[in-house]
Amino acid sequence: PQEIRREDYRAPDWLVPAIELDFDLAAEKTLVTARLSVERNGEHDRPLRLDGDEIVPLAVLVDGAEARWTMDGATLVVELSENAAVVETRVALAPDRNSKLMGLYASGGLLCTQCEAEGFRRITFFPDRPDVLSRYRVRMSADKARFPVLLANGNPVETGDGEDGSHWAVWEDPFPKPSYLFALVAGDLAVNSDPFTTMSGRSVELGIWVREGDLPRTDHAMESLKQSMRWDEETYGREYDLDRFNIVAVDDFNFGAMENKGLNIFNSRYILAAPETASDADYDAIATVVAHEYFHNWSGDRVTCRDWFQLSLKEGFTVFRDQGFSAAIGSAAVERIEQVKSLRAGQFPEDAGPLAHPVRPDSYIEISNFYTATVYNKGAELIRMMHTILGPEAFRAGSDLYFERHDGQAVTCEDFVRAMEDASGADLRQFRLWYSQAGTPRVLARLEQDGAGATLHLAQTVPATPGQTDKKPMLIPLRVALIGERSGAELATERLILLDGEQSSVRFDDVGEPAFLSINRGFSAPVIVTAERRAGEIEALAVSDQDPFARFEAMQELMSRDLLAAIYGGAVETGATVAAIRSTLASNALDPAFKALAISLPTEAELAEKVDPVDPAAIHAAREAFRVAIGEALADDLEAAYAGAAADPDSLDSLAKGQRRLRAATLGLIAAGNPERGTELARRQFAEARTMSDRQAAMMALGTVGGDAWDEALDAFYRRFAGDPLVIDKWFSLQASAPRAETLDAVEALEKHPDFNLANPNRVRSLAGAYAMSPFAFHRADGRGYDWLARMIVAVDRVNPQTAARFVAPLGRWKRYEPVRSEKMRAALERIMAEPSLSKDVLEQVSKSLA
Ligand code: B3K
Ligand code: ZN
Repeated sequence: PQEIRREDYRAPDWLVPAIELDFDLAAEKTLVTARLSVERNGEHDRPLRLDGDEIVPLAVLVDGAEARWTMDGATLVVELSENAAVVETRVALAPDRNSKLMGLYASGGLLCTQCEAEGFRRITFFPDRPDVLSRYRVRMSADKARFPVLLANGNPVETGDGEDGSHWAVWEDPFPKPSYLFALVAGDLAVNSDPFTTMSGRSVELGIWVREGDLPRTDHAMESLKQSMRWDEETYGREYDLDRFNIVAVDDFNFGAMENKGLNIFNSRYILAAPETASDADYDAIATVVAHEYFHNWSGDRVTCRDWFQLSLKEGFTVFRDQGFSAAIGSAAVERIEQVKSLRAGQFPEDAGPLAHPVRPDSYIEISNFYTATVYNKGAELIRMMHTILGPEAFRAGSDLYFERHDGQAVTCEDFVRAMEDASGADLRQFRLWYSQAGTPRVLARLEQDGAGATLHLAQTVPATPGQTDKKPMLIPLRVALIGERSGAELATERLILLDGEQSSVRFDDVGEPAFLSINRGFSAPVIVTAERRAGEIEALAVSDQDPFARFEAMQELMSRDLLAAIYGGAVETGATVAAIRSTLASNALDPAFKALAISLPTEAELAEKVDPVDPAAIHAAREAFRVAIGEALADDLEAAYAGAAADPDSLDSLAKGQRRLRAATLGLIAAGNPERGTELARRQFAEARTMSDRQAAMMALGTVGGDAWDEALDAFYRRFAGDPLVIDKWFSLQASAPRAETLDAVEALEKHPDFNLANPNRVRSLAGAYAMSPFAFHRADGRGYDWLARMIVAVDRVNPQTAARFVAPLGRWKRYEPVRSEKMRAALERIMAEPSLSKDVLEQVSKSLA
């Protein structure tokens, strides 16, 4: 397969200012007629090249007459003598046989589309690249009984009834858009609709379309949508621009959701929620994803990407925007901790492995493989650093300038940074390295004190990554404070230090007493900081740092220090952790959600990033011994905290959610220290649970211990929720992620369960994704976990390559593991590689992992 390179970008030869599409829709056979008004772009005599994928032209006409055309592979090549023409093509599709879920496909009786990144070429022949913007007029006709609702982008302009029970509708989108934002939906849907009045007083009709029976589960998504629309007006001055905004929920979807102009299509798991079936985390995720897709209306749709290398232009920025929204509607401190946890769980390992790539990649084979934690989450951190460096007012001036300057255009990450510079006067030349250099920078910090003050010595290195051996020093914004050893107070005000060289020393004069170092507060830069610590320093910060993130971080640093010693064979020394947890639980100043996060041990995956080589069994054993010791030492404190965190089951406010979370965290430790007591409490919690969060937390505690109580809970859970796909997904993933040796047996049985379905991405992820993310159960010394995953990847690849390719990464880091596992992981990758006719999605990930 061919590699596409960023430096090869060329403006399109032909533009398509307008397109008319005509769909004669049916699940077995859909006819698509497309009329493209094309215009030659610049002086050249090259033919019109239209991308296609698994489609064949039934007819090609130029200005109404038979055209001269050929096929170059999948590309339709049309010779045009004039500078403008109307090119008409016709193709036939079989949506019900489209298991890749790209293009037009069938899901649970619906017909729907997914075009980003390159799915539109599976619907019709088109220059399928984001810098070709067109006005769309879409006519759909279908059997009225089977598909009573017909939706597309923009506004409905005409409808009517045809013969033999068919009907039709025409939709028009006044905003020119790239093909990846095209969408249509046809089906038997019910709508939850609500009006919204925008900041300038226009009325917008909001609609959330689902199966009739799911309507009662759409209120939270609707509320979140309205909140996000208001927030974007207030925070970014962005107003919605069409008369309608529709969201459709579908059961078969390759990822979370899609921001098609005026017609978002969602994985139903990010729309449907009821307290019985959705956990608090699900509720939060729904709010975030609804907001994210809505925010794309400006950061993505009105201003879009010039080419796919610029993906982070819309994704990094939009994640930053949804993070701001979540912080505003919930607790900012808890939000920030969670963002960093997910960056560390997903992006740091990626940046340190064979699939590392810059936020703005230089090349790809399959673009679907680049919807990564690096492009999304590290990309958001880049925007956040600019926000930190510029300050909120200048940042807002920069975003205003960006939207104003580039409205209706397809632009680059460079254009974004330039708008920030132009609006603020800041010099971001060195900062741009964050877009081009992969790898997580490391910062070493050492505070040196003298009679008069203190000097902070900083040094940075950026590790080598595939294709990038020599790195330049980055511009790293570090929020730093010094905390008095005696007073516990912040000595002088927090400073923003911009580390720009390999080494640098910063002087603090106003220090009157011995001080502790609080660095990278709020996680101001996505780097790994190693600070030289004095005796007692980290223990003190863990219970006193005023910056909530830094306080959480100090807890993690403290626990990691002692856990790592145990992993490397030292004694299990939990004294410092026990004291810090005790004081955290006893605090009246901290909210329960923060407490829950602060007392949670670093995960096995996080610890794996800190050791070399990785021995998952040793990590698990040390961490379990640690949990047992903590659970025993703190039995009374944990019981008290557990009992004290009884939440109002009918409330979804942050206090109640935090209390449920604290109950989950304490229950886990109670069960570690005393499995009998933990089982008793978990059993009771399960039986009495009125929310999915309580039920799920009880199941996790039982899953760790195992035994009859676990089996009984699984049975009860299944019987109660059979037939509810989103909840049965949880049932699968609870079993697949249980941190026990027997988990693989459960996984193998689940693969044969009648509810397992290789064609449904949610179900596949809830089994294969959950299992591969469970370090101890997956990384078996006998390698059977790897064999299972390799087989699953090959099987899924035949059905849905995009989803299959997502599971390669857990095998890809084989070089980091101890020799026995390492060799078995590599062998599993080799076996995948040996399969004939792999998709280019899987091929790219596996070959890069073996390189
Ligand atoms: N833009 C889509 C992601 C499309 C993924 C294509 N492989 C959803 C989002 O980021 O909002
Ligand atoms: Zn997005």
